[in-house]
Amino acid sequence: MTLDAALYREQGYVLCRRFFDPDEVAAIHAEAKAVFAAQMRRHGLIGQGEVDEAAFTEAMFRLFEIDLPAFSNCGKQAQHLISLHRLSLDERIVEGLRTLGLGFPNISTRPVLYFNHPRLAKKEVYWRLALHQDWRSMQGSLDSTVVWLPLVDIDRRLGALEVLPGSHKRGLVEADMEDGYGHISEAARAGIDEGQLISVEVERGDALFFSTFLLHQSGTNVSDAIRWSCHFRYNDLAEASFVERGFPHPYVYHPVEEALTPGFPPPDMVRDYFESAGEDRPPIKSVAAG
Ligand SMILES: O=C(O)CCC(=O)C(=O)O
Repeated sequence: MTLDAALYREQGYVLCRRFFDPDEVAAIHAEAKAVFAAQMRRHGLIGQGEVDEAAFTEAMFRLFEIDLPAFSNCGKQAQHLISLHRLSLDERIVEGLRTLGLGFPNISTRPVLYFNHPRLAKKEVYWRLALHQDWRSMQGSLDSTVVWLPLVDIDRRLGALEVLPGSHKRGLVEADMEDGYGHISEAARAGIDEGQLISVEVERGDALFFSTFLLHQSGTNVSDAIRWSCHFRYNDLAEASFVERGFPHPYVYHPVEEALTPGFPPPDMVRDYFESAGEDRPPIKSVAAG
């Protein structure tokens, strides 16, 4: 699939229908669900067998209510799926980035996987992002690019992403950093015609490439379903201003120092684990993508 680089430069984004086989993307969705399913089973929220999408979604809401720490750790584990990271490195994406002009594409930050619904968030920012530009937090190359992939079909009711065509050419718009991203300031908003925002309805397998200067925001999920998506961010190590600025990298990643499960593991448990030769270890069950 060849990306339309001229259209990308003009409108700041390009949508590629069926960029991936939907089944490839469904596999990531299924694995993300399997992470949550393991904790749902621990709490008896679902059984061992197949779970339909509606029952799974209901169990997501219940898990969020009864065990927020485990729910949020599932969310963190889902960010580290090998399948997710592998897709972010896929040659088709790298080739697409080169087509858009990135001479030396490089990862900006780890992939992210979203599972958005108002019932799965304590704060609005955890399920819906207001108008912003990703460059504000990334501070990478001028041609840095986001690849945004739906893990399910996403229409307007499910909160399709909204983009402002051509807004990348405004450059960096005034914003205040909060919760890790830059909220466009009231003053700057006055100069933006939000009536020009376009809802990008997508199907699983589609890929939206957009400039990190493009103004965009989450749509509003008014459905009962979860909006599953994943987002990859790339810089260009060959872009002159990035080289000149010494390749700034604003992300911090470090372990916490306190024990997260105090007293664990007791020594006998470790010995027994290694001496049991794996007989008692059930395989992780996967869950079909919705
Ligand atoms: O998927 C969304 O709704 C917004 C994602 C986004 O804008 C971001 O991660 O910067």
